[in-house]
Amino acid sequence: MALCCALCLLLLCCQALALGRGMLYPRESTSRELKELNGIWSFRADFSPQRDKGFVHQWYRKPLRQSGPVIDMPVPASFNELTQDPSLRRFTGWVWYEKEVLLPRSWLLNALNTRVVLRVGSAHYYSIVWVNGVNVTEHEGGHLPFEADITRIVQGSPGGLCRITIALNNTLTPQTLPPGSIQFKRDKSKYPSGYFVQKTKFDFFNYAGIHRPVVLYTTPSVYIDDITVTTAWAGNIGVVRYEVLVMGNTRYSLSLNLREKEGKVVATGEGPIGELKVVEPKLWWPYLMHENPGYLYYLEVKLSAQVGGELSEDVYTLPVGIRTVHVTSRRFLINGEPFYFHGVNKHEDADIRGKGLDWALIVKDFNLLQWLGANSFRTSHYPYAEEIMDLCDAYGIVVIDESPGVGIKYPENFGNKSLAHHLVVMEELIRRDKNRPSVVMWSVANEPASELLPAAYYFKTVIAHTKAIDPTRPVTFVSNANYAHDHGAPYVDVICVNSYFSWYFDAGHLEVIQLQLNTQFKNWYKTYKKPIIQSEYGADAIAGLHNDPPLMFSEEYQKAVLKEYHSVFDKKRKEYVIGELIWNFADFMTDQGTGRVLGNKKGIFTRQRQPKAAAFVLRDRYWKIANESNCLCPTLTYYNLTPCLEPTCLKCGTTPTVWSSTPRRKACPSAA
Ligand code: BDP
Repeated sequence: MALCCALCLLLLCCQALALGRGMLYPRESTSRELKELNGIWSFRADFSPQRDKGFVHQWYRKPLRQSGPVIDMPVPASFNELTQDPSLRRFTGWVWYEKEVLLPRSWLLNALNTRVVLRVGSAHYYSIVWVNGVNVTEHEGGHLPFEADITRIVQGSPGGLCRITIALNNTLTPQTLPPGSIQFKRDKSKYPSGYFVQKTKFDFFNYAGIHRPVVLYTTPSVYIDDITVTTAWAGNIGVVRYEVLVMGNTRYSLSLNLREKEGKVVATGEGPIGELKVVEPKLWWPYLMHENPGYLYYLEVKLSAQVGGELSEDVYTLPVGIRTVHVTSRRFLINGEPFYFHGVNKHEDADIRGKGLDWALIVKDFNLLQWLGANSFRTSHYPYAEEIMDLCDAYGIVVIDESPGVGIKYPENFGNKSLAHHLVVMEELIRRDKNRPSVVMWSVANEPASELLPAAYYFKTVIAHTKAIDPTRPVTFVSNANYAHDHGAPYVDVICVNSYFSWYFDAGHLEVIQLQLNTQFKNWYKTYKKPIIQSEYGADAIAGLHNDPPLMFSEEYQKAVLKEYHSVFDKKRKEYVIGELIWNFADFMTDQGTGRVLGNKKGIFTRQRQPKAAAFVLRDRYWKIANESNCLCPTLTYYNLTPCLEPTCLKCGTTPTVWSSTPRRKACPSAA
């Protein structure tokens, strides 16, 4: 059976729709150098009525400080909350960033064989980029990387000066992803002339700026542009199937080494397409499913070519996890074993920096996830930074990787232009994350108006396209539509449902949760016979607000909602419910409104990452679920897997030393 699945996988991956170009994460190697451009940039928001002054006066032509006043702006960060100026906080339109750097002589002299690339991890939402006044690229979309080959521009520049100008527009329209609209308020008795506001139908603040690292990196002129890896295993053989895309020349040779963590070569290959076999592979397992989760091999790809009569080499090393993913009508299988998602939904969001990448915050969040016993999260509601995804791969945190398809609520969001852009976004997302073992499913959208008729063609097309590019992973979108009228659900592999019983509906009535949740699950399952994830549930709680018996917005109420949901999950997870993801990991900023108190307070942690009472409820639960599913005792006594402690059997108190034949479990010594 396993062998058969493995072969299916290999066959399937051969049929994947080729994407043409790559977007490898920039890594240093013996052939590649990297220069980070993080830090202070010059910045100006264009407050002119049409927001077009920068283009009319061509601000990109000379240093930004010469065309008017500039302020210091950190990169990466959102620009919104760094000054005391409320009009910058809510600014909609073009803002201008600029950085001047001097490039090392070695990048400039070896003109024939050094390629210089400028790469932006993400900038929200639409970017136009100039280097030394020359337009080098444009990019639509706020959550995915883009890059430009700037070799010719910098190699011709005196003294190696490289002036990077990025004009960024955060305006969201019915055709952007996420969509939004600009409302002009023309009533002169109420609003000043030209007054407009940005409207959105999603529940998080539309932070903008250069949110992720900007780097310059080099490659030789003949270079490794992309690597695609798919994996399988059968018996004691692991298979890593690879495809390497080379640019710059058609004549080259490629050699590959697959190394273990310690550096030992376990398989070798040649040429652009092939298969590496690993004997006794160390599989990639999720956190809490194995004593050594997130095991990564390293695929070292070496390219050799003749450039100008000399040998040129390019080396790129890709982390690889060997694992499989399958979905049955009731289960989600990782490496053939049932996987239950006990995790969270997150946001990229924090005080001051907004959505800007922050290493301290990232590490704190992963520590909290591990403390919580969470094995997974959904990247609600847009792709997260590659730096975060790297840690998911390394720690074994399973990811449902979501596109920025949030707030698709109106018929005009389903038109051809929106659809075409959504397909491009899925291509960019898969191009970026396809090799990540942590990514087990794509989510193409969150809570679209899938009850509208055009949703049928729209989601059929987006999902089919996603599957065509990546036939190895299941695809879903997250629904809050009525099961009987959801036109997108027929195309998903896993049903993901959000519900807020006793919050947005029957507010305050905890007593209806169990009945309503049972009904929800029964209806979806009877209609689709597909496994179900409760992809959101929760309640707002203002940290420190107490009321018993529980009342809405108190910590007690949030706890009580969770407990009601959990009692139903516990019954249904024996059947077809395959996961529960709390909304939300932490409090986060939203637009202002009467239902939001300095943002959304459904976090189980505050925005500053302090636990509310609900965090302890979830922690007990997640560790218990992990313990139970790791248990092999006949009596269902389970191992105490508390963090940082050696697992011990709660029944006999001993520390097991052998893993059972099923790789993820330890055999209970007292079971013998
Ligand atoms: C859900 C949305 C999520 C919101 C949440 C809420 O998917 O983005 O933040 O509701 O209202 O419907 O808290």
